Amino acid sequence: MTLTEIPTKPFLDQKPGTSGLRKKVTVFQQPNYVENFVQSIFDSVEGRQGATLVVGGDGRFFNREVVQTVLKMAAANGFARILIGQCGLLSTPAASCLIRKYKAIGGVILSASHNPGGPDGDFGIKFNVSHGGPAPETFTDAVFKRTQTISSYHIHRASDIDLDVLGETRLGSTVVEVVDSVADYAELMETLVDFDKIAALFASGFRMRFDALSAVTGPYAKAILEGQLGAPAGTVANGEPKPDFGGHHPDPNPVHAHDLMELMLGPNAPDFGAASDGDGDRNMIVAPGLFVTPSDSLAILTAYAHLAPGYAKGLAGVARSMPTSRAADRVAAKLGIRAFETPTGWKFFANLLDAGLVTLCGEESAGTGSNHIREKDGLWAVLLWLNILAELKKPADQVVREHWATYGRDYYARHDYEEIETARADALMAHLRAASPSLPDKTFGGLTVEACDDFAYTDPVDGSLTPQQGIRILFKEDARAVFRLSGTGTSGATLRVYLERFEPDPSRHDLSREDALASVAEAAEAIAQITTHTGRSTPSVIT
Ligand code: VG1
Ligand code: CO
Repeated sequence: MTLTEIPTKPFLDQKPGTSGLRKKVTVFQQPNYVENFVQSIFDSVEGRQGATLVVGGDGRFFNREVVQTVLKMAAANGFARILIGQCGLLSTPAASCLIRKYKAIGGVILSASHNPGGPDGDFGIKFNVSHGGPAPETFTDAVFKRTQTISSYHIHRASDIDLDVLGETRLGSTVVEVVDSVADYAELMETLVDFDKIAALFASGFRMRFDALSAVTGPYAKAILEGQLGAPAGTVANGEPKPDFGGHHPDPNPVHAHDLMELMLGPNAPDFGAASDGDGDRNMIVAPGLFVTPSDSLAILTAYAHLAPGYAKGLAGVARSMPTSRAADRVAAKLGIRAFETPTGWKFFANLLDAGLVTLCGEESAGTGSNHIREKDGLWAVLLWLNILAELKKPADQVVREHWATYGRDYYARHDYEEIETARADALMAHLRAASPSLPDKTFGGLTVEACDDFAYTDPVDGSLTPQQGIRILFKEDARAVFRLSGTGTSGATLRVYLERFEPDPSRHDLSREDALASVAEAAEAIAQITTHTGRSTPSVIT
């Protein structure tokens, strides 16, 4: 059947964030809500007529329904070809890989990433552009503007596409191809890391646990780790994607990946542990008896990436988000490569990667990636770690301790205060901004403030300025506290407080993170008056 146009009205109450639009499932289930947003995206994609589009999601509740809507709308909006992952599944890095490999104009990714799923959980829609990365602000601004004026949308009325069977079908004149969700991604991985070396490592008895938390990475990890690399069956835990993530909160951190933590810190720990998030772009790394902070992981990968074939020529540079610890900077300095500090969110890395200024990037929230795609990539980071371990022939915990001995240890923790009233969170940030100029040289919790600012980023490639990305407080004792509000939550505000302290003395590398950071936490509380502002005496989550 031909196109149908249905009257509709403006609906979006806020601009989509850096990772697209995230709301409760019930919000997305309102009549025409998905259609309006998707049409606003398509209206903003210049050159869509005749172009290829990639579509896929993390399998969460409502994924299948929205996939069908997106396919029918894409067909009615003039895309010539649509690649959709089997069963409607594509991890974010796999979507980025497909967009680049098949020169698509972009991709619609259905995910709320690390946010909980299920009927009462969250859903999300984001658009990635032709380089495979998140859309820049110019694009998301255009989409938001369009949502305020949209009066009709286009949809091809047809029966649902069978998402389970590989192959091509047609929606009108548009070709829809259901593709293997894993194959192209796995092929890319083989060009970057040494599969033979890792397979030999597993063959020698090396054991690991990969916890997919019932989210999208299960099929990828099973196919690559257990299939191609010969890890024993059962290496991948919670490997079936489920609409409610099997009750897991697919945020790979020591709190939410508690089963993995318990195993890795217990007497029967395997040689290596890892977990990923809802859409597969994050990674958590655990050595036997030792959680590896994402900031340390980035630094260690930077130090050893050249051991993997894809990075044998060395790295152009490394980028980290501002709240990520400075551990990677120390490695960059030693290697003589460039180091960049960007605002939170992957889109800032994309410009640096495109310009060839950096090869690796990472965030404290467990996102690590390289120039192979334009998203962070959870399983890739795990494979690179395995390649490095296979080359170094040392236990993972030893690699981490030796790294600290060489570079010093950056003790690090993040305190999240979730679902606080937006007005209270804003008041805390306003108070901090107002207090900042008077802080230098004052002492809090035994630490003396050296400098503070509200992080502003000038993109070295396009010169664009991104202001107000978080308050940084540097202490003379080589410690730092950073305050910012989350952009990915769906109820109230989330305050993130990032604490770090550098410890060069190897005899002091075995403190608990809590002890090592106690003075920084005390100073952060004294300066920001978190308890008074939020009404909470403790964070909701410490990672
Ligand atoms: C969080 C993380 C940030 C990450 C973003 C998207 O953002 O802190 O590092 O890039 O999520 O990750 P925020 O604004 O809530 O702090 V994902 O895996 O949810 O797409
Ligand atoms: Co994610």
